[in-house]
Amino acid sequence: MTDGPRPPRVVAMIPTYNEAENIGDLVAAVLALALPADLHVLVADDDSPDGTGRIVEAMAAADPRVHALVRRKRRGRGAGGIAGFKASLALGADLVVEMDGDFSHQPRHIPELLAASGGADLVLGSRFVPGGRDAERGLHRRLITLVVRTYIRRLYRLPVRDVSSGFRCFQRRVLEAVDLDDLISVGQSVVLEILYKTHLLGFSIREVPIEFVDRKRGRTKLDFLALLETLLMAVKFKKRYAAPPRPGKPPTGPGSARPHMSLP
Ligand SMILES: Nc1nc2c(ncn2[C@@H]2O[C@H](COP(=O)(O)OP(=O)(O)OP(=O)(O)O)[C@@H](O)[C@H]2O)c(=O)[nH]1
Ligand SMILES: [Mg+2]
Repeated sequence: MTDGPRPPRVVAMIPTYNEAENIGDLVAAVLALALPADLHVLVADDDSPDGTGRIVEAMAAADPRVHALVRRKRRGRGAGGIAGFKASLALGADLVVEMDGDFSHQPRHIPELLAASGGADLVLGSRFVPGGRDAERGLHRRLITLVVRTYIRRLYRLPVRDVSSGFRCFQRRVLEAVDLDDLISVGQSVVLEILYKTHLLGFSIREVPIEFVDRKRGRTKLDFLALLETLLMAVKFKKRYAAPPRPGKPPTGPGSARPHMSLP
């Protein structure tokens, strides 16, 4: 008997803060997917006071496909997500699916992201391509998304419709190339920072339609300050990553290996 080709290792990476009401069901729903893959789930929790981390640790003790990364350092969607990506690579992921821990990103779309990842380096779950939907969101949230989306697409000249989608599937090579140690986001802006670096590196990006639904349970961590921070960070990224190198001045020092200088 000969062994067939090894199925790709897929790690669903979920950053969490106070998602105790959602995380158990979500991890179970992801693992219940019938996929031709070696599927794992990694939850990057910031020592949530509601015990999210403990729930995942208990699941991890019972199932080797579940991994709990509980950070006790400075809290942040950015720092948590970056640590989660690093841990996913250390687990040997061929593909990493990043998703929120509140059911806004529905596990049923994961097979569609994976199917499209054969033809793209990064696949985004998109609300704004034909077939996509932004369901049940309050008017002011829709307005915020529209403003951010229009602003960022123009600022970065991104050929992407859903720039702030945090439901996406990375080929391993993309996460290796973006240099996870050279990201400056602490908060939600990490979603944009990684997308922008991926684009500047010349990787292919494809969008597939998803239905985005309101969080199932629990409270939002997105407030006006977080939104303002994201917009300010967006301007910072443009300066940091897209500025052409000055003539006769080879880049040196930390953060000098900028995307526009190397191609995949
Ligand atoms: N590790 C970590 N994860 C976080 C942090 N803040 C938010 N998250 C997670 O990041 C994901 C997105 O956060 P949400 O609060 O859902 O933000 P949102 O989707 O913009 O807002 P709503 O869905 O309307 O609540 C969720 O899985 C959160 O639990 C944090 O400080 N650290
Ligand atoms: Mg959410």
